[in-house]
Amino acid sequence: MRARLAFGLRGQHAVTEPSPVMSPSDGSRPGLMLLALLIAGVGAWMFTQTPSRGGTEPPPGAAPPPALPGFRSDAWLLPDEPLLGFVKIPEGPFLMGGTPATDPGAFDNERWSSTLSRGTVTLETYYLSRYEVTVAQFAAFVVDTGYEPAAETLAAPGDHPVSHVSWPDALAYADWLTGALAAAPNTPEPLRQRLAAGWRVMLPTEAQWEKAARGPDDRIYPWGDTADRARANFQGQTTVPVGSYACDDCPYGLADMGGNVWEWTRSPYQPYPFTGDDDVDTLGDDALWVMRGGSFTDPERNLRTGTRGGGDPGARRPFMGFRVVLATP
Ligand SMILES: [Ca+2]
Repeated sequence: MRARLAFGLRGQHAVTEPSPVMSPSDGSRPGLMLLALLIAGVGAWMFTQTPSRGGTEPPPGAAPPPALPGFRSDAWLLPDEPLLGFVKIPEGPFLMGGTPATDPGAFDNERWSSTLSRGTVTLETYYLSRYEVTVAQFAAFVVDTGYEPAAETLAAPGDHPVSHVSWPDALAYADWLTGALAAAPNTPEPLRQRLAAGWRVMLPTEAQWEKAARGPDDRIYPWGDTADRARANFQGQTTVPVGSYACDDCPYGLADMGGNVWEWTRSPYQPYPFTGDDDVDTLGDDALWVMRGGSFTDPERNLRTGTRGGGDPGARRPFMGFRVVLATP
């Protein structure tokens, strides 16, 4: 299976993607091929390349992850906060998408429709994780289940965002965390109540992601309307510990919504208008899946709250990770 990635900004990843993720197993293809393809008329570019290894080797970490300051060893290394890092995003509408008329950095695939530059989306209350899922948290899942990640998945320090995770890897973590939180005696009561009511830990939809990043005051970047190297990890060389950049004034106090790693969503990559009807959490077809927020390798434009990237579900890359949502399915 070939892995494809699509980004709003042409060509950036073709030159910045580190070489270690090139597949050593398929000598019939060059490590990276650039293809110019239109995706459903939105004008994005796609890249094809062979995937990294597919999880056939034993997990590299058999021992429980070590304790980390600020994270709970008795709760799968989740943040030491009253709700274990789940942050409430209140119900209500927000304006999604855009065009250069509303945001000079907007890409073609952010336009809402032929007649509308933006669309109003109303969401029920949900809880989004304050931080990207960390290496230590993913290691806790691997230890608990015997899940086999890629060789590189747990290589970074425990407080960095987990990367080299495919879309199914992310879904497996979320499903596991749903059951783990529901079963554990020390799960905070507000989380327990919602899990008992059928809520689940999932990947966010791209609408849930964008509302949380834009905030009530419709920001172009999570911290405001201009790029700021002091506020996010981008145009750099590697991931950094989650929450390294001060963003207390970012919407809802979420960290790293811009930069560090791109974040998988459960929305298929397709033209707007957005509809939650197409969001799934099973691998049923050959769709690309939306990822958001840009990464440590990206230019500032890709860190915008409206930027939409697309990834093949099998793609594992050093700049791709995820965060999770607690919401009604
Ligand atoms: Ca991020």
